[in-house]
Amino acid sequence: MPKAATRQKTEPKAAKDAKNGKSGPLDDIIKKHQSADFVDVELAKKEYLKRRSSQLESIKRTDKKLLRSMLYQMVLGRRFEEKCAEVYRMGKIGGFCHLYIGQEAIAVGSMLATDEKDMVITSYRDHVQAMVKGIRPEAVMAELYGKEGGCVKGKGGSMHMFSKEFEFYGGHGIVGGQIGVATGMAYAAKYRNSGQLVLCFFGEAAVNQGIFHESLNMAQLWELPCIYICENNQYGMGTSQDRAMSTRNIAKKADAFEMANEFVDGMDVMAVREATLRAIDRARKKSLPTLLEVRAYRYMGHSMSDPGNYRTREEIVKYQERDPIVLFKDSLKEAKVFGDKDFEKIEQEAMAAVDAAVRFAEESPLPNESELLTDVYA
Ligand SMILES: Cc1ncc(C[n+]2csc(CCOP(=O)(O)OP(=O)(O)O)c2C)c(N)n1
Ligand SMILES: [Mg+2]
Repeated sequence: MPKAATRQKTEPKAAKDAKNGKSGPLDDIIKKHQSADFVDVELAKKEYLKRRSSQLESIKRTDKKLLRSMLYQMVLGRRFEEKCAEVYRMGKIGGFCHLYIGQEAIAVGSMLATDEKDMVITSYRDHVQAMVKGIRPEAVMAELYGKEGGCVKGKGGSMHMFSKEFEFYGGHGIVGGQIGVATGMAYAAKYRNSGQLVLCFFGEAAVNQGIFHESLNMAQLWELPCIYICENNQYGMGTSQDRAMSTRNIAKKADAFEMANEFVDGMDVMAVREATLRAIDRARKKSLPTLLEVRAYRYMGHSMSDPGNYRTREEIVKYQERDPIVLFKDSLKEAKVFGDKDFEKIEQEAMAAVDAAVRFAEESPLPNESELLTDVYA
């Protein structure tokens, strides 16, 4: 696994100011929120065990083929992103590159509960969602390389994966921008009576944007089939949620619009699946939206260029105690659905897919100069 972005915490501003004899109301607030570390190892382990027994229950209710796809997609996502970090450091990928390591259960648990025809839209942290939606790893890696074989012909890069064929509508760089677009997509689906619903992913920092509140209001008022999935990885760049939001409870924000909402453990792929199934039912049968707050943790830096000096290595390790892939494998083994040999095979398949993706990206040509202005609108 690549090294997660972290450094020892630097001296907090409030402490520095206090030494210099400076202290004001803002410093007190900063001081109150300066610890981003809210996980206790023993508690995390207990939570892990509790989850394991409820995972076992839902595993028993789920088709074996689907369980295999879920594990495969999670492992593929993890190995793919590790490879991205490796080739990025070799200079093969330019520009921004935001990795999804640690959050795989969110994309996999929710998206594999929907139908192929349903629409998905997300932020710039989009490689894994793109692959789960059906875009081949080759086309995602070539896009990262800026090559012609990429899913957007090499013109979008890491943050702008897109495929109309697979109903995947990006990859958006403006924090919260996709929430408004998703609401419009759900409106269109209802207007056309297409039977589609929309899964809209965004980070917890996007919840502080006006567009989140405007969109949820409209979606509930107009009864739109949209599932808003807040991927709470607890940081917006280098700022912990505690320092940027007056309340930790994001799911409950939907109460302001009388919208259905749920808090979900994002390290538990089966819990994500079940909560999404409830939201899907609501969307299909009653054309009603849902807000899901799915809590996970971002193991890597915000992007590949993040030195991570706002959190400690210990904090990351605590969350890795409940790694979503390890937890899922343990439960699958205990439920006697799969064993070590199956896991090995899945690992091999995922690694082969990642190697093929890199080979394809390396060999794919750069876009032709004559293509510079085609499909470019702004
Ligand atoms: C409107 C806007 N403001 C600021 C930024 C700069 N920015 C990029 S990512 C980011 C943090 C977003 O964090 P979050 O929504 O929690 O998503 P995560 O990166 O954790 O997945 C910010 C502030 C931006 N891209 N767009
Ligand atoms: Mg975040």
